[in-house]
Amino acid sequence: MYFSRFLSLHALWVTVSSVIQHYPSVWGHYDVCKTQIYTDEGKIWDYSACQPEAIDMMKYVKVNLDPPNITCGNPPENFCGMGNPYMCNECDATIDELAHPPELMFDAEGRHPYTFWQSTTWKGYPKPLQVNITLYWNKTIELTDNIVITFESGRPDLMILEKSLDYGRTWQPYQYYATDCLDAFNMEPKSVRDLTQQTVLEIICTEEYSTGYMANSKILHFEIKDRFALFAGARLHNMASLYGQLDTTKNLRDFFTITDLRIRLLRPATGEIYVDPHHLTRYFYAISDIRVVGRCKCNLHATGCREENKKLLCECEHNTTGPDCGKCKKNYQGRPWSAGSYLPIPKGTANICMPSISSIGTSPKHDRIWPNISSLGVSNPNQECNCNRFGSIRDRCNEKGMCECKQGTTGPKCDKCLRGYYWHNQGCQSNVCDNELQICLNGGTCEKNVRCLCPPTYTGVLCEKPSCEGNSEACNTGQRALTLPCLILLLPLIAPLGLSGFFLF
Ligand SMILES: *[C@@H]1O[C@H](CO)[C@@H](O)[C@H](O)[C@H]1NC(C)=O
Ligand SMILES: *[C@@H]1O[C@H](CO)[C@@H](O)[C@H](O)[C@H]1NC(C)=O
Ligand SMILES: *[C@@H]1O[C@H](CO)[C@@H](O)[C@H](O)[C@H]1NC(C)=O
Ligand SMILES: *[C@@H]1O[C@H](CO)[C@@H](O)[C@H](O)[C@H]1NC(C)=O
Ligand SMILES: *[C@@H]1O[C@H](CO)[C@@H](O)[C@H](O)[C@H]1NC(C)=O
Ligand SMILES: [Ca+2]
Repeated sequence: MYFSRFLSLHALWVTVSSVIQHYPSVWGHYDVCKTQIYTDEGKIWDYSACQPEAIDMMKYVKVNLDPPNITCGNPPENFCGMGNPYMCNECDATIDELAHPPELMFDAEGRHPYTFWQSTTWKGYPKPLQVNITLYWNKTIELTDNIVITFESGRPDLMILEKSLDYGRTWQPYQYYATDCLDAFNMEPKSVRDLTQQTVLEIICTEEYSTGYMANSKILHFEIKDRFALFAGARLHNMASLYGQLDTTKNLRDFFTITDLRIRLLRPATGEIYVDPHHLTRYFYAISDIRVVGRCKCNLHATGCREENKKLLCECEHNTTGPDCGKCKKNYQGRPWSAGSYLPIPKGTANICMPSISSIGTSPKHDRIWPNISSLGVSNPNQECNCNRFGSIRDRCNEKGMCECKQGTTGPKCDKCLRGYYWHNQGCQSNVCDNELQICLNGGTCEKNVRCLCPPTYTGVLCEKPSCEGNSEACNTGQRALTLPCLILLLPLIAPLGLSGFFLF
């Protein structure tokens, strides 16, 4: 066991050191999709997993308010300060200086910081004053930093942040906000600091941001970074660990992925237990800023994401296509499409699309996982039928003029491998691992279908076993439980990664 762990670490280290030689500048950033390298065979392309940088997503957002006529100023009305009900102002949609349209939630850069959207006041009390603010991009986005909402009128007494992953067709809650979680949502109040790696996907109700007018802060967070920190460490110094988790845990990846956000404002700040029905002009919503930072989800097949006809699109590489690079280009469907992988660190695996059988000859080399068509070079035709010498049972065709293939082999000439097999020297052998059926677990990466490169804390053919057997204490503390030999081996690996990870966000 120690021996095999050493082997996989050693392999990892060899990979990493060879990468350092070629790519001193791309450490763990995933900011390059391909590089030209020199080998014995001459200049060739080497492909890596790549992703766009994180940007201010509010530049590309579209917003929808429900009910549509909820913005103040039509007709004009007065609103008053909560602390001092006699300090009043006017909202008038027809006068620029007195209007509070939704755009003022997104005008952050270079404009007055306190421009804000404002709702009508709570004239209809006790009928609830509720607003849905839907933010949508028509593009899948991966959040990389906290969502931050700034309220100018005191933070709402009740609010739900929701997300959609399917362009607004279905919605899931992201977080509940209330002055009293038990009373409002029948949920125990929690803070993001109560979450662990095991409970990171839990949807919580927090009372931290709903103390309304009485608290000094106007800001409400949805904490992305605190959740990242559960995997990457308090200062996000070990992004490699986070990326490893994201790679292998779809639920975790999906948790941070959105197409839409919805802010459901359910009850404005009241600042006290009872609403004063004589001063309803004190109760309304006002938001001066919303911050959403993230990157276009391009399945690790693009570094560019551009706006075209008011729509964000990944600039797909690796012969992928689609808004999220979610499929292979025409004539590049030689193997099933697959997202790129963050592993092995620091360059990941590109999982490029391969030319379809008919267009072979331009097959790019040096992607780490070989497709079943890689067998074609080995083809050793006989005179009559060109049956592959290694892949077919006999040299010659049978009576029907067909080659008869060995187990795991397919194609008219028996020179291709069935799903789950790879070509090795003299025919098709069963995959030890792949990206479809025999997936390496716990952040492991499949190397050339013959073995999983496991992260240091896991071992086994598919990295299915924690590598801390016989040391249950070490098992319990998870990632921190590296044994001394592991640490020594890993130190040169993790340290520089930590630095680059730190600059990533
Ligand atoms: C908004 O429109 C609805 C009907 O469309 C109406 O019932 C409601 O009174 C309007 N609200 C305001 C503040 O104008
Ligand atoms: C907001 O959205 C929720 C969920 O779809 C819906 O039930 C509610 O009626 C909406 N509220 C408003 C004020 O539009
Ligand atoms: C969203 O994007 C798709 C293409 O990905 C496009 O066909 C559709 O019209 C867009 N919808 C909106 C509302 O912009
Ligand atoms: C994609 O296909 C083009 C030809 O259409 C080729 O020049 C290019 O190298 C291919 N890229 C990858 C990543 O395979
Ligand atoms: C092998 O190639 C064929 C087409 O050439 C394709 O249909 C099949 O899915 C491929 N299998 C694997 C495991 O990539
Ligand atoms: Ca503003």
